[in-house]
Amino acid sequence: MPQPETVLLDKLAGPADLRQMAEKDLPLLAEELRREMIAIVAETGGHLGAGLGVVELTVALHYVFNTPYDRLIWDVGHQSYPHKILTGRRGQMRSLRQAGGLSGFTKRSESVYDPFGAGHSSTSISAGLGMAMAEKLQAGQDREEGRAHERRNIVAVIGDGAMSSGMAFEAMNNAGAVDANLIVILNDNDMSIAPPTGAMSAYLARLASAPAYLALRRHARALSRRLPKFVSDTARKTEEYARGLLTGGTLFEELGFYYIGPIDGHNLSHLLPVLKNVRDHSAGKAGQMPVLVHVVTKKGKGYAPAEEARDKYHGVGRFNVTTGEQVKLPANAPSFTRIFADSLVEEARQDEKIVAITAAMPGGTGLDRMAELFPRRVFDVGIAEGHAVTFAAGLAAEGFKPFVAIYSTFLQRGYDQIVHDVALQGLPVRFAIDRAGFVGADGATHAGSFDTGFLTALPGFVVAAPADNVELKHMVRTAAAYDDGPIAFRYPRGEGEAGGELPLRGEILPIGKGRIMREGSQVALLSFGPLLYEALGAAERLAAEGISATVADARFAKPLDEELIALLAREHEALITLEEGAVNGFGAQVLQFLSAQGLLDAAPGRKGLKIRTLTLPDSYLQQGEQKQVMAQIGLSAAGIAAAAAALVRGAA
Ligand SMILES: Cc1ncc(C[n+]2csc(CCOP(=O)(O)OP(=O)(O)O)c2C)c(N)n1
Repeated sequence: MPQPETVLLDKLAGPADLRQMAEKDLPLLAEELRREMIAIVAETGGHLGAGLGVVELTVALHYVFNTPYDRLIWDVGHQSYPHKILTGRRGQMRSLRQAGGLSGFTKRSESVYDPFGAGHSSTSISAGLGMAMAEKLQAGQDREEGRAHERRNIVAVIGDGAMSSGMAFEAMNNAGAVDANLIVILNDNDMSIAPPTGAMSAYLARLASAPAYLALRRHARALSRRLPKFVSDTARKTEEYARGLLTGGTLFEELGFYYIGPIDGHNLSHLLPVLKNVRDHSAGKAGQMPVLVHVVTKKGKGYAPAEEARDKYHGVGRFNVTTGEQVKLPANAPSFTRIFADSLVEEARQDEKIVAITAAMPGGTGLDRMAELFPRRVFDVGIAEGHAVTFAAGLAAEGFKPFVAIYSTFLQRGYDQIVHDVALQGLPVRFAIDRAGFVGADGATHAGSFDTGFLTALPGFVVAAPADNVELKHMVRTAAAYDDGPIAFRYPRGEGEAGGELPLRGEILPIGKGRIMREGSQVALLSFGPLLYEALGAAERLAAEGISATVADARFAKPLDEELIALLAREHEALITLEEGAVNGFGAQVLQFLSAQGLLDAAPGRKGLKIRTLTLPDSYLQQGEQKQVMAQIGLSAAGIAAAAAALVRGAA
């Protein structure tokens, strides 16, 4: 692939060099940066559309603000590739999202230019406000002690999708009521991953609409007299954009922000004067207001295949730069997501009470399939996982059968709602937990490690995991039929084993009952989830070494199949539990049960049980190729066999 010409970019070691450049050269630099980013992501895959949309904004921010002393926070961080290229990481960009390489998000340990790590959305205003408050406290303390203090700006860049989340509103509500120097840049591209939903998106579209903006231009002169002094004295551009004062106040102004916008985010001659003005106005003065600059951009800007794609190339595999065609890895089997989506559609056909909820991820969770057939029964609530859970609880309270489909990592946002609104009231909300386990290239922020632990902690919750596709089908049917309280089933990213011929509909499984897959005598391998197949592979290996292994599929982490577990404990000298989750999950539940029953104890005529719990390690797993990492941490047939052999032989 020919590399793009990057004459200006090649001269930059970092933002300090950028700030030496003439303003007139910045549009060309932005163009080089855009080409460079496209060439890189074509080789690595990753997030493309969001980064392309902020190329000019990235150049402008680093040009105007004194990064890294001034703090620049990117919400989610998936749009930070141009920022990474400009901040000394250009040479490592081709290691993006790979083991040992650059993260696909911002990360404090990666660069001083990343003052706050991200991955989950809508944290930037809260973190920025914390930093602005720290700056204010520090300035005050320095003043009192007679120390010199260099004023620091805090800038948070947040997308219109992320802005619609509750956390962003909580932060704005707080920021508008305190006296702090915070600059929020709203990057409004009228897209989330999917087209944005909700009133906020409609509101921003109205704000950005042309007629009001043009009216403002006509009134700009008259208006300037009514603007705060810093605006009327300095950049006329800013004054033109501060139109909320004319139109009677935007939502942001009602929340206590000084609103400026909307500005064309691809036009540096518009961006630069406004940002300079905001910078020079800001800081430490009494009566400081947080500022919100509303920037309008195009997701995928400057790359035709991205601009034209429905998802604006939010996330892509490797692709051909000329054609935009993505390299599709051949799929051996349908993914768990697809099996879930199809199974839910079948259940929804049978029962009109079944409804489904996604938090801004209709494609990722597969709910778009049900939405095609039953559009009124699928709800995209926006990036609002906590709300999604309580909304589902409301539906359940009225006799509907809600399936909440959320990735494990994002469900963490809804934990109090799960505890207080669902579990405590025993409401039958069904949780389809996708990406439960190690996720690969997205790394630690997206790992689905904790759901088994945090759900099995809750009295009355049913927590299940399918070993394969057929089992997932059974679990969707089981969840649809289960009305006695909350139920969750978790499945990892990617494709599973078939598990036999896929029926059109699954069967209703008995709650809290597992199954024995292979009978042996020395060691029992008790698996929760798709690791069952690694356990079966391990049993083969053990047999070759003369060790006889039983393999069982627990199906449920709560309630446990106590009969099955007691049997395994009594009839084997060693027991190993297996799960793709953190240390306090399924294995912990089994240990708790065995200890409570005295089944670990030695007794006359019986040795104590040798037991090990194989889980994800008690550390934040970094990005890497899924299969490789699983093998490295011992969750493979070979690793399990080695652990079992060592246990039986007394070496572990
Ligand atoms: C808490 C949480 N839920 C869901 C996601 C998945 N996610 C990543 S980016 C994104 C859309 C963000 O839209 P927006 O803020 O408008 O940024 P854009 O990609 O359009 O630049 C979503 C839903 C997430 N990162 N965090």
